[in-house]
Amino acid sequence: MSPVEENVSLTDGMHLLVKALKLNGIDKIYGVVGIPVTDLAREAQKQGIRYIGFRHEQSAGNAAAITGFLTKKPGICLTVSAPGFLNGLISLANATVNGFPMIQISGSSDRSIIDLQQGDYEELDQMNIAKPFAKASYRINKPEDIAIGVARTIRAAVSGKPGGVYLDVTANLLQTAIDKIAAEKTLFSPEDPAPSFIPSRDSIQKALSLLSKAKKPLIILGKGAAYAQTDENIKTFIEKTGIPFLPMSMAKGLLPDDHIQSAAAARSFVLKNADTVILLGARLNWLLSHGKGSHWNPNVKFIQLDIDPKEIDSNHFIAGPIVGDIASSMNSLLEELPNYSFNFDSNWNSSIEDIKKTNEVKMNEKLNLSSNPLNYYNALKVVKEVLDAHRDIYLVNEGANTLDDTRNVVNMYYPRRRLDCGTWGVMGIGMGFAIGAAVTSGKPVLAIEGDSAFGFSGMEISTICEYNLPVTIVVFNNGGIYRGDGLNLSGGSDPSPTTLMETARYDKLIEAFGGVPYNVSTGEELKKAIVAGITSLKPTLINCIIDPKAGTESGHITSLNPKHLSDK
Ligand code: ADP
Ligand code: TPW
Ligand code: MG
Repeated sequence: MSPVEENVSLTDGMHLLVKALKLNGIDKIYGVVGIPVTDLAREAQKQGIRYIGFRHEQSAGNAAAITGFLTKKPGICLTVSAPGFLNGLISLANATVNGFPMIQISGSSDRSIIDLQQGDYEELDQMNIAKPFAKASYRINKPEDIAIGVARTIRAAVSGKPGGVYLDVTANLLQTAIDKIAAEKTLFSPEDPAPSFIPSRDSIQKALSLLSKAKKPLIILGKGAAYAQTDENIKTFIEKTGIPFLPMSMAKGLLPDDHIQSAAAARSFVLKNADTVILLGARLNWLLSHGKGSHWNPNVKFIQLDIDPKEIDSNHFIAGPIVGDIASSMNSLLEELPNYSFNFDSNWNSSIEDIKKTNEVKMNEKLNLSSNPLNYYNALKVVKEVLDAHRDIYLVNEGANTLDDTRNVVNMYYPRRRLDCGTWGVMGIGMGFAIGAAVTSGKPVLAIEGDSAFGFSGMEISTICEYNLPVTIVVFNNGGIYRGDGLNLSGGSDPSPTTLMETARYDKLIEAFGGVPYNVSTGEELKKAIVAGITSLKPTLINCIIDPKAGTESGHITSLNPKHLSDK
């Protein structure tokens, strides 16, 4: 019997922690239970917080991270000590790298034993280990500190540039009794946990005067812009100025991909030729070749909107930094806009339009070339058609060719609908993101997965079926990492490093949990199965047979593979 049940005037750390989370607006927790957090999850459920139990902490963490991205509130992942903590830590690191607000709460063992390394059950110095992977890392040792500890954790996750925060809760904290009335009086929810960061007027004016000198301007939309949820202002700014825009992967749909000003189909051309580029919540990292090299106009000037001043000049001189939150920065830009006039090259937009048309013709040729077995393009033609007809769906996407080709072929029409491998290009986000998106939005989710990518989180189809989530998974089964026709250079009988079983029937897996299986090898079959999945709202897994010879090494980033002497 817990102290609470024994004595109504007492509460304990476990009950108080749940109360604090609830008071802070936390309405769901993703996790895997065990000592010392099982009762914590039970109590959360009892107090009306939805608890979604996973098969692996990494997926629970990914669900939490994507919940954070979609809602601007921290998603919560609950794990046990040492191994559970470490399993979750990968997703916490990924959330931090991508700027998603997420909190990992892990139970931990006895401090005095851990500190003397005397070998406690699941002993690990978790708080310190989390530090380099998290935006912040805290531990609560006393129930009196729960209110402050939770408030700090939440504020750290959502304020400024969002990220992953680790919160260590010791087994001792969870069981320590405390006077109930006094303890509940300590609880509070933080005032304005994600305050606006208003940019300086100077920075706005400087940026607009730079823009007024531009001849060939371009706006690059990043996932920071998508996160900011200031969609209307971004659209107004883009449409009022008439500047072409290029969405980064998870910013697709911020403005519809078929918008006349989208330069996505002329990407190389606009990067190479733009003389002034506005980075709107996008970093000049590897995904943009660091703003340097043959992909870029050597004389390009950058205007960068970011909440994190450290991102300015990170890779390239930024002539027009605007440090602030994007909602405030867009407001200020729109206010000042009427005071500036622009003189863009009259044929900049029309030359982009010409390139787009040429590239679209080439793309349509690829999409319409039928092949047997299917290749990525004719399979994705079908996915595109379905999503053109069902625009409000969430699309989760991971793999190499499966990722890159889907991004290029499938249009998005609404903000924050495309959820993918992000900054790290990490495999394993698939099922966690799909579950997080389905739980958060209540809408159907379509996950387009490479066969390798799916393997990293595939066991979560159990979770999808158990919670009866409207998730349809398509496994693009080409029998391998990148391609299914790799060779074992020894000539031996082991498969090559890139080979996976092309005969694998991924659809059979979901049968074990009562989901709906499909095995398809033609476009028509694929279309029927996807439509059935997303309209029935039943957990569905489609094994889509793709030519093992389709695809390229590393998808569209082949050139990042180290070049060895034999290749030179
Ligand atoms: P992408 O991969 O889409 O290019 P990145 O993750 O590299 O996007 O960059 C997103 C940037 O957006 C980060 O530098 C982050 O600091 C910034 N950011 C996130 N949220 C906001 C916000 N609300 N306001 C301003 N900047 C933001
Ligand atoms: C956590 C390396 C990048 S892409 C990929 C791997 C293993 C799988 C590509 O094969 P898939 O897609 O999914 O079948 P396709 O269409 O090209 O055949 N471990 C982690 N993250 C990454 N990025 C890797 C390994 C990798
Ligand atoms: Mg594959």
